Amino acid sequence: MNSRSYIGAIGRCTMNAFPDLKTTVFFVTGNIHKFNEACQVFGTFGISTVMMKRINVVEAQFDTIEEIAERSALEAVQKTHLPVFVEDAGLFIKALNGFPGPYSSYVFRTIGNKAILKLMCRLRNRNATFRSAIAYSEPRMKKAIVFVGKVDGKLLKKERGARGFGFDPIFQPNFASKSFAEMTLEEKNQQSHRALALCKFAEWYALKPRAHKS
Ligand code: ITT
Repeated sequence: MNSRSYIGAIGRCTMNAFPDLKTTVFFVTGNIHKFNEACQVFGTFGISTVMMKRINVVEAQFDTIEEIAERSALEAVQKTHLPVFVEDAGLFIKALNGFPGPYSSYVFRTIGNKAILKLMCRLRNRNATFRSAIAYSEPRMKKAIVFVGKVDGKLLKKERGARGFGFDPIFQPNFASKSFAEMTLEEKNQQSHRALALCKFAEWYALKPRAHKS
């Protein structure tokens, strides 16, 4: 891989022991939980994916998760010359006018779940939405294609569950009576924001004519 170790392949989820690089899509993420969720969804579509980690790259900040994902995908293609996708997700809290939204990563790292629950303690409206934006691009493309997914739910009053990651213990989707952190990966993937975006992407990718296949 070129460009000063910008990205290194560190994991893979393929049907074969040795992935065919012509039919593999590279998931640029540092988050193994996201990668595992993607593998489970892609398994049902027969798509091979390899996890790639950004090294010494600061994620650009924009006001929408779509733009963050798109810019990151374009940058990764430029540096690696490979077909890649990037996913950016965020928790949008209704009573806070959508905050933290695109700033979710920073907010989670700096104040975390307990402080968010404290912030929310006097607020009656606990509605929140998880959104996911997946941006795919490859060397021949000038732009990225973006696929989005969302799930509505509520912020819990205290953390529940030990599975998952990030905001999972404080979010309960409307489709279930468990928090995301109380669900197995398969249960979360049934209707999560990311699974919805991944399915849209996988459906498109599975049907896409691939010039680089032959
Ligand atoms: P990348 O390397 O793919 O960017 P990340 O963990 O930084 O991984 P995001 O920027 O997309 O992921 O996520 C923003 C924040 O939202 C981050 O703190 C995540 O932990 C959290 N988050 C995203 N998706 C989530 C999910 O499905 N469940 C719980 N928290 C989530």
